[in-house]
Amino acid sequence: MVFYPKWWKEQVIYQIYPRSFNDSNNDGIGDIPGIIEKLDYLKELGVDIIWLSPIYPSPNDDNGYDISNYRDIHPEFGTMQDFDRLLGGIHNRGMKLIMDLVVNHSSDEHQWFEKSRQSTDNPYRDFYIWKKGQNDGPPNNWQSFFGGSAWQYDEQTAEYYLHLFTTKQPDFNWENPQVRAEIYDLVKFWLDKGIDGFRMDVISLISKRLEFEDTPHKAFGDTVQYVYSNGPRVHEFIHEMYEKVLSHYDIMTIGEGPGISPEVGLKYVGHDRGELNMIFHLDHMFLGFGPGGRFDQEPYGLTELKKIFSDWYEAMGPSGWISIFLDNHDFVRMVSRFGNDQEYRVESAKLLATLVMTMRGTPCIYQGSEIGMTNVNYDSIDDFRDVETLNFHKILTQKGMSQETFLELANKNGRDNVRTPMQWDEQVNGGFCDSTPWIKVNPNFSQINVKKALADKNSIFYFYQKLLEFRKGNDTLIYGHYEDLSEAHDTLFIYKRWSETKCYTILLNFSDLPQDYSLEDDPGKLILSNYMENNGQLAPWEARIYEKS
Ligand code: ISL
Ligand code: CA
Repeated sequence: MVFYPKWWKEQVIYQIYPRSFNDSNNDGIGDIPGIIEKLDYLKELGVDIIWLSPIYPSPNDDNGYDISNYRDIHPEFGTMQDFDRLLGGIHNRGMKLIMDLVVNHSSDEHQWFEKSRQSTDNPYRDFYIWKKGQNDGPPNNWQSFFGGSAWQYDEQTAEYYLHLFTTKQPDFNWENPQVRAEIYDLVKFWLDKGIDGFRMDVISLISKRLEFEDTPHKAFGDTVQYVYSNGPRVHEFIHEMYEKVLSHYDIMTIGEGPGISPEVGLKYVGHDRGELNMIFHLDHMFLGFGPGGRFDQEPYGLTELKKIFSDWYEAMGPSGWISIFLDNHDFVRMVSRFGNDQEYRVESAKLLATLVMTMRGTPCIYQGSEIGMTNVNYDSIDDFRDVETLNFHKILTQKGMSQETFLELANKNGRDNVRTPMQWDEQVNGGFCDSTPWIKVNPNFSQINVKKALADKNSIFYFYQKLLEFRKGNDTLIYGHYEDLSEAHDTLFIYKRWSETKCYTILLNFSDLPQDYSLEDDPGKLILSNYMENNGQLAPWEARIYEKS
């Protein structure tokens, strides 16, 4: 088998959304000392790498993805001393820490932007992308991810600036070598502190198509893929960052980005490219998004999900690498989306865990999925906090959508589903804090919480622990080949992972009904399942792993 062994292929990532993880001082906001209190819990789960969503100073228009100072810690989260203690605590336990690097844009309250907007000849003007309007309107028809024009008019100089996300997230001008030098310098600042790498936010968007032509596409997803992403200099910029900084450290890098398709994936992560180690592609996250995006859903089937796994496996070959995940802070709870979060919550959460831990790629667990946390069901728009949801609420209800319809859509697809406080125990607010949390807790915390999970040896938590243990050091699961044996089936996912020495057959029943199945070859011995008893049929949401040597 040809492969390139690396530590970051063999370990498991756990994503923390700090605002919602654990509040140590009862101000309703999760914080760094709160994370430190839970490091033993994470160690017990068995994860190796902790990825922190942004903890830098930020006006929080987009919960920290709008950074106003790249070299400090937001006081809500703690101090730089707290951060150093966190890093030490993680390293002492033999784990690693990666940070979020958000450098497609900054906050409009970053001093660079504050200077940039002052005058057209300010030395910082070219740190961002400014254009004159056209016919009393914006320079072109580009729309932002969070609704409305991607251009904001600024009275001070009577020009528009580009913001692919909110108006408070102006895009950097990566064409400017000074911008790149500043960014590489801040990357170096954190690496010199001893962190173990970065998750790079929307890195696929940093190089703009400088003609700034109108997008001809009707579906927003197409505009993202063909107009915003994979711009002409994206690989040159990433390679430059690699040469100047990244390559000097033993770290890992994950590029995130909409518009990274299997066709272009290897350019970012091919082992000889000198760019990134792996990507979080979003193809399966965008499944079911219609032309209008997240709040315009279309039906899809399991065959489409399976095809995405196969396509990426093929595209990466022996040279590239991806991360495997089914949820994160931008989408919805995996058990609510791909499983059955009611009658078969426990079974289906375990089935999905089996999938994540047995695919080729570095698994990434989002906080709370290890106890089967579910989507929330708010009954008022006032409970929502996410800027994307609130913007679309305005836009869609102005266009005539009823409040009820929007509420239903937001409860099903909105990002706040994954941002409710982590559920630690059955105390007030699930043990997250005693005061009013920044976002309401999911009322099911009395049933679903860490304390309960730790007291039940059949819990989802312990199933994750078993899977992680099983995956660790298992070269066949980490590096082995993959083949989907169930391509056309709409409720069964059956696949093989194999090497010269071993073959695993994984059987997953994605349905509420028992299912017959047949296999061409003897799969060997049953070694792991989410049911106590297994028979000739697969029970609802049953997962099995067979091993043959
Ligand atoms: O959630 C999305 C919009 O419906 C995604 O397209 C998302 O915007 C995309 O995956 C990029 O996400 C990242 O950058 C955003 C930030 O809001 C997300 O939280 C972050 O993960 C802007 O920084
Ligand atoms: Ca706090």
